[in-house]
Amino acid sequence: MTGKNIVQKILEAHDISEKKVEEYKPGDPVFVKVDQCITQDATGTMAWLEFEAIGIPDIKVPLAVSYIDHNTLQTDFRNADDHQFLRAIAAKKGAILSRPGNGIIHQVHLENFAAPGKILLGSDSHTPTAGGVGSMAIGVGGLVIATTMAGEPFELKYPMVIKVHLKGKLRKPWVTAMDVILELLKMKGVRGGRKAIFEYSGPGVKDLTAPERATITNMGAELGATTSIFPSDELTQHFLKAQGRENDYSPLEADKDAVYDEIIEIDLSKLEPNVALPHSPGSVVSIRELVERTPIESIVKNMPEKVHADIKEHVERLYSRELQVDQVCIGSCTNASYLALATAASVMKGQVVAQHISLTVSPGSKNVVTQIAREGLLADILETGARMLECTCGPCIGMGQTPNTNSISCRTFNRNFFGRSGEKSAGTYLMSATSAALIAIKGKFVDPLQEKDIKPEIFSEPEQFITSKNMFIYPSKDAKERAAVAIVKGPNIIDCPINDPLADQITGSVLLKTGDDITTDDIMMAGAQVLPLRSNIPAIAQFVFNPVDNTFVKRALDLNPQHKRRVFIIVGGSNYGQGSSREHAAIAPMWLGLGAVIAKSIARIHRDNLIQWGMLPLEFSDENIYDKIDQSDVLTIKNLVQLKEGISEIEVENTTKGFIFATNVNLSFKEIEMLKQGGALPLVKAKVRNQQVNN
Ligand code: MIC
Ligand code: SF4
Repeated sequence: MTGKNIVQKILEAHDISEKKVEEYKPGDPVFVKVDQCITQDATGTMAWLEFEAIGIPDIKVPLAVSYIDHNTLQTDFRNADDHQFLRAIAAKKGAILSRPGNGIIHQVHLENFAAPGKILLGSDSHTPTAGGVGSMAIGVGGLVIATTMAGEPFELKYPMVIKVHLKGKLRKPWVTAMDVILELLKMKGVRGGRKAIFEYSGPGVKDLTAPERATITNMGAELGATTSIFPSDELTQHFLKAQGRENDYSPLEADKDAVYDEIIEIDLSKLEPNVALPHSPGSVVSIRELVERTPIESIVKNMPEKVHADIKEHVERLYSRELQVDQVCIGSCTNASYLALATAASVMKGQVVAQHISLTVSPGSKNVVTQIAREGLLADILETGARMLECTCGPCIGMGQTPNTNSISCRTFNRNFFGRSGEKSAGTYLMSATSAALIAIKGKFVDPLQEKDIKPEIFSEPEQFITSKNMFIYPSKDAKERAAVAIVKGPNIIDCPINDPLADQITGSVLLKTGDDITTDDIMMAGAQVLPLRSNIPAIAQFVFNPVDNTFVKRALDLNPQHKRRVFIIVGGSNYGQGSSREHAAIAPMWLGLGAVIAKSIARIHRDNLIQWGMLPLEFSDENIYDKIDQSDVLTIKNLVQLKEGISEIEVENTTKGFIFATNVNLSFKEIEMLKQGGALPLVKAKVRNQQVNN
């Protein structure tokens, strides 16, 4: 018998079946019990409405935390109404509420609750941040959270496990954890982690504190990975102790003879400051290459053809402007920890932001900003001329700080998808907080490793972080008191729609044919105009596919004015639905009449969201068929009553062109049950009702 890796150890401890972990092969369903669930307001309002609709009095997981951090602009009543609803439902159902101002979900969870060996689910794709302290932390759609909180086990597809062996030491402070994950994205691209968990190991792990590890696991989401995880060791213990949580520590490491599906090696000492070019976190080069004005042909040489045009346009713009930048934004759940901001502050100390640059700083949590304030580092940041923002997602999700037309924006975030900053003509470059701080001072891209004048400090982790808990609201321990809490729903909070049970066939025209790597931001944009509509599906549905085809909604409404279910189909390329966990990218198209997506491949969370809401996620058995289908072709997906576990192909007829083709499904028993009933909500509701009747 061989030893076990960390992923196997955690799965084994949580598997509810009698099966041994060695018996699983990649893709098999594994059902696990979940320790912690987290939501944030933008996905959580809907998730909590779903939980309410299931109809049980209390959450059935050991810990649930509802964070308010994504939309805090309160430009009108809608946002404030959502916050009021979230506060009441948490108090009623037994969840902790993290008030707006407390900080960004992943940073606050890392500080306060994440622990080694736990399984954490979050209705946000960057939930893997907690992998920095050895949690198996997975991003899922809101309905998965709602049903898990109602006591359902979580179904995971048994992952491939990729070992990332780290050796050497980073050239700190200019080369950071952000450069490690950007390097991995350079190597593997945005599809390179699909169906896999990245498990870090090797002597280089000791060069990274827990929050630095969390930067890496956070942005591992951009690899398309299920999650990423670090071992739990004395540095994890140090972090937890400094957060006042030493009791949450337990050691966790892979056995010496553990087996992996793939092994990657990264020599930290060879890394340089990296940057992801517009509009993909997978389009990575070193900052030096830009500063040396490397010809664009060499830059794109090893990148997928799909990104060449974007890179050409944006890097040409950068070169033609002598590398000058318009905006720098430091923050987000990736790079706004104490260490990231302290180091950035030491770059800024005694300097002034270049005249043509707008620099914003949004700290990851209230405790982080309080700590840098107490240590005088906040003053260094303010004196530089930085514009301090709230401890929220802010510009990362297009909530303010939209850059100017044709701008060049450098951000320490994890996503630079087309239009995400709020301005379609802008180009966003992703990098570490130290690189971004230097660029803000110099006004243009410079190679940090060549910097002579500015000498940032190397900070070590404090022995004691500020650990104030005063922005959490804890639910009453008394069930009667919880039951008495009144739920108030403002007029913008509309109950979630439900799909119909699945019929034997779906016939519909291809309302849209997309290319590769369509993001959930393409399907269902975020930003200040749209985020207030997250609790109102009919209203938010008016924005479906807006960034890629602004005729889509009109065409859908013309075809389906009554909002019948399953009247059209979408055909997609590879990695359809990459990016966020937002289930609105499934629910809103469902409300317009989507029945199935047929794509070359579908990103994990989006695939699950389609199933959760009763839509079929099909993948072409032969990718060449993609070229033979045109928008407006009518397709019929047949024999759906025969759907059962083990059926791996479903036939589809293109009635317009007169041919039949096969698609892959690979659905588990539970997924088929969900599809047949019209999604997880009707299924779990019926189950709960039966249990209540039987009791
Ligand atoms: C994101 O970074 O895209 C978001 C906004 O945090 C999303 C969640 C959402 O759309 O509300 C995510 O990552 O899942
Ligand atoms: Fe918030 Fe951005 Fe992190 Fe998403 S990626 S949770 S929007 S900070």
